[in-house]
Amino acid sequence: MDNKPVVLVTRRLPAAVEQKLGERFTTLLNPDDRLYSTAELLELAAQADAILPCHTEKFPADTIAQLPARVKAIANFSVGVDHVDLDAAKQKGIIVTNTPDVLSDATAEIAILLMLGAARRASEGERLVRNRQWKDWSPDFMVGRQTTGKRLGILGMGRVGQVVAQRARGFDMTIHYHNRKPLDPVQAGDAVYHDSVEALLANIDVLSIHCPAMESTRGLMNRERLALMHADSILVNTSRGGVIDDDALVAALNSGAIGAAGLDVFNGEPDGIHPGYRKLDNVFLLPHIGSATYETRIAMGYRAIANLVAIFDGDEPGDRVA
Ligand code: 8YV
Repeated sequence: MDNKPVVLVTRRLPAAVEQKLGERFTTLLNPDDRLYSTAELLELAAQADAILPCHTEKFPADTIAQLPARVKAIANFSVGVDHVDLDAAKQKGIIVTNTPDVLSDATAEIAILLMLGAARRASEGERLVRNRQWKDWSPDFMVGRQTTGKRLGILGMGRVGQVVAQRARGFDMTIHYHNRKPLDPVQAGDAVYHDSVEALLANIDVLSIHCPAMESTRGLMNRERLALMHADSILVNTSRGGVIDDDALVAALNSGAIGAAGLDVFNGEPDGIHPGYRKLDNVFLLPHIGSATYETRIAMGYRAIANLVAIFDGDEPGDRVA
């Protein structure tokens, strides 16, 4: 038995990533890609010096408390870290890292896809063709909303939000944003800062959500805030389902208070998503694939490995969040 640190990899990762990880660490892999229960995770963690999980494995405080003392790090294969109780990890002295930057382009692509899909009724159209229900053409057939030249509001102007803004400029959209603080002028360019979510919502045609899921953003898009958007507006979410109050959004889409939505992330995903979404025609739904490109998944893996290498070399990892 060699004395390489042992890394528990909770899901099957791209082969190149698993191979690279294996060069430096002893790996406990999951070749069948089975979703582990918490009990299984804890049992496997007994043999591990670090865990490399996805957002599908949850680490609330009571799970972290039960992790064996030998687990030094949780090096996530994700930028979002809402599945890990960071305070509990910090208290136990477990280092937590994520994989920012490398998924910004892929996620921005999905945000633009959702915007266009929702605006141009892509789900409805695709279903018509696929189900042989496309019978005719007329000037008012499948007419949707145009996004060119409209106002895009970005809630959370971080790495992904900034790439979305850049792509949307290609559609001549004007960029508005809300962030805890304004970007510096060079980063902001022509983007207009609003100092509250409410001010942003009152001044846009499309909203794209990019803020992290945390206590302060839970249910952020509630009935009152959705009411600030106009009847032709479009809501896009590629961050986390938790920022949406689903009852409120389903009601707004049903009543026509807002025009359409494009969603890649959901409360209760995959099985327990709000049933209202499945019944609505004016939503374009994707199954949490923001970062799902070959290039990005490999880059995320390499980023997680770089964090682990730094940790086990005794250096500060580049992407430490706790
Ligand atoms: C990841 C994501 O693919 O990185 C994130 O936060 O939401 C996704 O794009 C997923 O979380 C993998 O763990």
